[in-house]
Amino acid sequence: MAIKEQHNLYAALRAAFPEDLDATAVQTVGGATTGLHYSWRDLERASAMMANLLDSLKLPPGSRIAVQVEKSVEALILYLAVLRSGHVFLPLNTAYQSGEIEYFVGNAEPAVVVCSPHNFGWVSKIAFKAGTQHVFTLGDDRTGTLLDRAAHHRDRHAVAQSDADQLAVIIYTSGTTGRSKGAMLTHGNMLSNARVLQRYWGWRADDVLIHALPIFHVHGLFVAIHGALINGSPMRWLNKFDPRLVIEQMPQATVFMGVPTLYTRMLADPLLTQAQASHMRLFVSGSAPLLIETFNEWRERTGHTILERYGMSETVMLTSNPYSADERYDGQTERRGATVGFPLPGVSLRVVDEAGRPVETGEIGGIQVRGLNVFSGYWRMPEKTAEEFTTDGYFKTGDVGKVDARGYVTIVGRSKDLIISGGYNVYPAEIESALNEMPGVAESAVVGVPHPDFGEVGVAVVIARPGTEPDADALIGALKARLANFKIPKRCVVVKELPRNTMGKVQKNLLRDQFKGLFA
Ligand code: MCA
Ligand code: AMP
Repeated sequence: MAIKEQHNLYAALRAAFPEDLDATAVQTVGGATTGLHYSWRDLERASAMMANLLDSLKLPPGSRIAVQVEKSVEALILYLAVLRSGHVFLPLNTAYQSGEIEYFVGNAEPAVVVCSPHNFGWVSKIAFKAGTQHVFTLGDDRTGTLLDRAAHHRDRHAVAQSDADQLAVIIYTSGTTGRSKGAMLTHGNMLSNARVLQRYWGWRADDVLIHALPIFHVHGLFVAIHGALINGSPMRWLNKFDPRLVIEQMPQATVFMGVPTLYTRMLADPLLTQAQASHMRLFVSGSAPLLIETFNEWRERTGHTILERYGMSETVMLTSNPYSADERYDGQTERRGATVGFPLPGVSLRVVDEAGRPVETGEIGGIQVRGLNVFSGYWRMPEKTAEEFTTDGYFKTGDVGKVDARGYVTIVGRSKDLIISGGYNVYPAEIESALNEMPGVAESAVVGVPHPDFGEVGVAVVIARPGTEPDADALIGALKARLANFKIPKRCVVVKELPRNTMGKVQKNLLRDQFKGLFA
């Protein structure tokens, strides 16, 4: 019988662990559990125990394991356990409120839900109602029923056999219309991307990553964690971003990854100097546009040029500025601010006009991509999936950009109505529909405006129903009870009318222009 090739992502990460399994893999920094060392052996054994617990539940193959917990090393171990068990990891932002969780759980029908101990009451109610059989808790202080139960299981576990196209993770992304869609990523999508980035960013044997991003989205969970693990590199692990703590780690580390807000917050700390950053090798930015001012200021203050890259939940990483000479592009080495660099090896990227025809070099159009990294579709949404792909297999990103004669990709805007705030995506349609259901609101429009800390934030512009005078602060308060905190507009303004074009459509560009100075 032919031996099947193993494509399980955990198996590949495990194969990269260093020979000395007692060396530190993760060292915690800050918070209640600061100063803990987890060895590579700890990661292997603890994930084996959790995987054995999952196996003991006799779940059907491909079961979804939905996880809404505070960041912790144990949460990372849970992720590894789900990978090695062959089930599907479904991470959820800790900011999501009950209405949002109800939707995700109802849509994904997870067999297992893991939540923070303090949320067990309401989360378990939602989960059991949706048919979930098992709800565990996991705190960020090494407590919870998941660890209690896993403690009774063996610390050896045979990694499940997985094909490259087997589903590994579902990441929910909101949409311009309707509810969130679950992007289905396979073991092959993520492993191919991790290997490409390992080479492209020149990961070295002595690298140490400072991990300070949340682990429920692509940037912190995949780009950062896979990056370190596929290279057998240890991590300095912060459960919560703190600019001072990150800067303090720099003399013992080499790589940092962040969204632009993390860079601007560190620039505000006088401890950030060239000497403090001299041991570092690489600073990566992504998830939102990095302002050229931040790029320049970082270079002046630290002597390092931030490497900006571009990706999506549906595609993992797509483009990157070069780390070293890129032979595909005349050996260019320049990391150009305000660009996202070149398509990564293995990624085909094209810019097309509205009819789907490729545009001339330097011209602006819609960005489409193809490659092993591109997802297999939206969970239980075949029509939506078909809409987002071209007949020749390119995925329509919804980003608008151009490619210059040297090959650098620049993102100039988005055709999707999306606000990116501190690296989190906020879809105005979702906020508008929540506002429109509130008493006194006839109509609303939410637009993104520049913000010095978050890059961009939402502003809600509301028209009152005749005879009513809705209170802007009360509307914000009501939204807070319904939606994740980062989605809440930072300001709400009640106006008499919204600007419209001849077709009656709200002209959001005029609103953006009107309110662009609100936080300047
Ligand atoms: C927190 N607040 C925010 C945001 N974060 N408001 C707008 N946008 C945000 N991103 C608000 C809260 O609502 C709260 O307001 C107040 O700030 C304090 O909340 P707290 O949680 O304490 O904030 P923080 O700890 O200072 O968080 C800021 C942060 C965080 C560290 C910048 O947002 C963050 O970790 N962002 C990274 C997101 C990320 O990992 N994105 C990658 C997505 P109030 O007090 O009024 O309630 S992956 C991706 O995009 C693609 C694939 C890619 O290319 O990587
Ligand atoms: P998400 O839905 O969280 O996967 O966010 C993906 C979106 O983030 C992309 O479609 C882009 O609009 C945006 N994005 C990611 N990286 C960058 C970047 N370096 N510059 C500009 N936008 C980015």
